[in-house]
Amino acid sequence: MHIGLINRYRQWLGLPDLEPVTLGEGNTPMVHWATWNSCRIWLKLEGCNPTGSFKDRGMTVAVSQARHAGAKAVICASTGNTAASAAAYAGRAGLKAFVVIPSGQVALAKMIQASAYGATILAIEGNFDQALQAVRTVAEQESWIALVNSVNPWRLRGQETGAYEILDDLGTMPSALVLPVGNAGNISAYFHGFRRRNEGVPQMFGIQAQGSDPLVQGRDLDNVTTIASAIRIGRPASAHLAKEAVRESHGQFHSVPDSAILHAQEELAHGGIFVEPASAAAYAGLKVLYRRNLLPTGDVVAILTGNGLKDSQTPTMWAHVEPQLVKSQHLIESIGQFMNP
Ligand code: AN7
Repeated sequence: MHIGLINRYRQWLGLPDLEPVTLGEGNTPMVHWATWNSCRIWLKLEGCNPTGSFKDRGMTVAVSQARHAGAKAVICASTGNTAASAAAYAGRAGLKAFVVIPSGQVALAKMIQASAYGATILAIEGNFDQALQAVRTVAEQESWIALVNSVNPWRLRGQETGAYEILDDLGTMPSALVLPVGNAGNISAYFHGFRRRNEGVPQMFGIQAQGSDPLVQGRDLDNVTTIASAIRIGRPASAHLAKEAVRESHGQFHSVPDSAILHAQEELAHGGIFVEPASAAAYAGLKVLYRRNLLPTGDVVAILTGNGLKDSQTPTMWAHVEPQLVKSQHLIESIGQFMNP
């Protein structure tokens, strides 16, 4: 049953006594994908959350807290998924939502989602980092507007539930966690989630896209490119926390090129798992780590953060999306040709 994350994990969240704003988030599938030598590879399908991404874990907590504290509206900067999630939870809570996006850089389905939920979308000329700077300034000046980006500590508290759920799914601590990194909130939240449970931490591997990999390069970037628009971020707000997570868990940051991201997306999809490019980056990174012998043995979990339908344009780069035209009376012959090409 989907009781929502606040009801499920309230004892770990440190929340005041509030009424949860929930859409039944969490409780996502943990799929045993493969066994590579002595690594059991698990995929956590965060795209199965109510708005199609992991952001719902943090948003249920941040929006519940914002409403409890008397906010009238929420605001965020976003590459798309935070926007969709904030819009949905604000709608559920009866609050207004304002989402600020880098103009022309967000996947269409994410904007459609946010506006369908009733949010006001504002686009700025500039990148995600400038949008985040702008909304931080607004939220500092207007106390009735709650900032629900991951710089809001309640967002990260909520995203810690990803770690709790993995412990529940596996019944044991995984040896490694591999996840895509953009603004660096999620990797930090998982690390703190595992630590809070006092059962040790997995090795944390943060995967970035080449062209948008400030944590691999060790410096902020002003011009960022990658096909994975969700993680097209050059100045990660939680960089310090992410570096701490990787250092203290003896993990690493890695970056993968767009070509590897597309290939990983295709490989997952052909195995029945359709994810957006940012999430495919995690799988591409997982394969590199394995090939270079960097993965520990045991349970290795990759967090597939967003649903493939979020960015349905990208697969046209590798899939035949045009249907094959056939005559209805010749259907059986046509099928025969595809079975034995
Ligand atoms: C699918 O929605 O930053 O490192 O504004 O959508 O915690 O930022 C999204 C990020 C990975 C990176 N996968 O997580 C936003 C936004 C997907 C994402 C990330 C994002 P963080």
